[in-house]
Amino acid sequence: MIHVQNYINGTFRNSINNNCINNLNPATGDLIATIPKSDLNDIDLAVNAAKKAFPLWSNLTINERANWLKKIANELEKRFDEVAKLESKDTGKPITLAKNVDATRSVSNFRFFANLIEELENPEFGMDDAMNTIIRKPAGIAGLITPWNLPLYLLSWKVAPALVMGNCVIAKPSELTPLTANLLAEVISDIGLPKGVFNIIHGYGNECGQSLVEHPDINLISFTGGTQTGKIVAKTAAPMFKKLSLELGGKNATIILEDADFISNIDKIARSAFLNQGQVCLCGSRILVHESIYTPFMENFVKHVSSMRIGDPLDENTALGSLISLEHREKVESYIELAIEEGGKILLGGKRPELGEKFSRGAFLEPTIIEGLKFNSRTSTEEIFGPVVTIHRFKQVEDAIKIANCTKYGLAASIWTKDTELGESIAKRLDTGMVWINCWLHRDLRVPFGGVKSSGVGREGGFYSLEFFTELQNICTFYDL
Ligand code: TXE
Repeated sequence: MIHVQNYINGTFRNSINNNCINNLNPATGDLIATIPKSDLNDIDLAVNAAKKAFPLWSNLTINERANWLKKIANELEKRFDEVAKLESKDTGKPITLAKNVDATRSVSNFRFFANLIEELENPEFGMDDAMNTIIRKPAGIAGLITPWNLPLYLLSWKVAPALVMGNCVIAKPSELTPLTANLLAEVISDIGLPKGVFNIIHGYGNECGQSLVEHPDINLISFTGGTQTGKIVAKTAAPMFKKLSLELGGKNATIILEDADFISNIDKIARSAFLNQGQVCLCGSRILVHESIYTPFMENFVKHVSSMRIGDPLDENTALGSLISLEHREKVESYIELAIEEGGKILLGGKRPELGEKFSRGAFLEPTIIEGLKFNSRTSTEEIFGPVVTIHRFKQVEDAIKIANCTKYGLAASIWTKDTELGESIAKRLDTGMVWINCWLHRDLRVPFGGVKSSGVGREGGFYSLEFFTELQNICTFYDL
């Protein structure tokens, strides 16, 4: 049992009110930690610490700050196994996923941004009689709010560029998954990062998170989470003119064209639907299949998904673990019921698996494949964020594009075809921020990440992150006196 504390001004401490929130392992229902139930008073403390630290931190050279990031990466790497284990216990995700994705990426995020600054250029625009020099200033105190599906992966994705550009940080991890954020605070404490530069406040979103967004001295908010919460964050931050980045939900289409090599890619297509039990904003939760290959595709797909092993998240052979909570499972199950009401047919799954006494209180759900739904039904267009995919037939490419765009979300899509030229021309007509062709979640950290419509505002990744975490200032010097 871990007693997690806030990390403020280089010190671990309880919330001022001393209240706590229980943190459960969603696979077993066991109590694994308590976290502070922080409020505005704790945010105030952290803001004051960050404000004090800001002059010193922002005045370091960018290389000096990059060296701090490298130290964080090295120290995190030493605790790789611990990160993976904590992440698996806290989220219910399979340990192999926690190792290959969460623990690996958290380290590489810090290294990537530390190295990227080598390529930063300071643009200058000369005029006949003057020179414009553009400089990058840190935005100030950055509020970073992160969700439960990829806890340290997404936190490090924000912390690294924020710090390297000279901001001080107040992070608010999801109350459901606090453990690896706490480990990051330990790492940062161990390497002796100047106090106040990095702070973590734990607590509920509507109390602690809301106070962070509302705080007048927080200059920038980077938020990843649900679209509904994103609306509240935007409503609060916009009138205060805070810099804002919102990475929200998705209802991504996987488009299988007539000529797709779906047999050799079936594992990748299944992975795109069910990675992390479908709890990744990029998951392809609607599969659009050309009618000429519908039957063989479905035979292969159903066979492959039914062979995915569901069970103990800490077992290396497990492909699917538990959902994040019993409440979230109920939400996902309500969509399965809705699908039946809407005329859908459950081809696979839809039930809670029998996994024995140890996991009887866990939030497990079988991977679920549904066909026969209208492409514009609620089940087919709303974000479920669980191990549920809907399958839709199409005849013409035009129909596939129409179905893919028929949702309020616009995050990502994947297209599977041997004709990559056709794939690219379809990609350009999809209303999404990202499209993968013959792959999925193939990430180059330099490229812009983010969505359109209700999937968010702004882009992070590579230089786009560095830009987001800075204010550009143009200095125009007139020569001709
Ligand atoms: O997210 P929330 P939840 C989607 C998915 C899921 C739904 C809800 O559909 O079912 O969102 O998940 C903090 N001011 N995604 O409830 O509530 C909160 O404490 C400031 C997609 O976990 O949006 C947490 O730290 N902060 C997503 C963070 O916001 C607030 C991944 C996200 O929580 C707040 C996760 C407030 N008023 C869920 N209220 C993705 N895009 O990857 C809450 N928070």
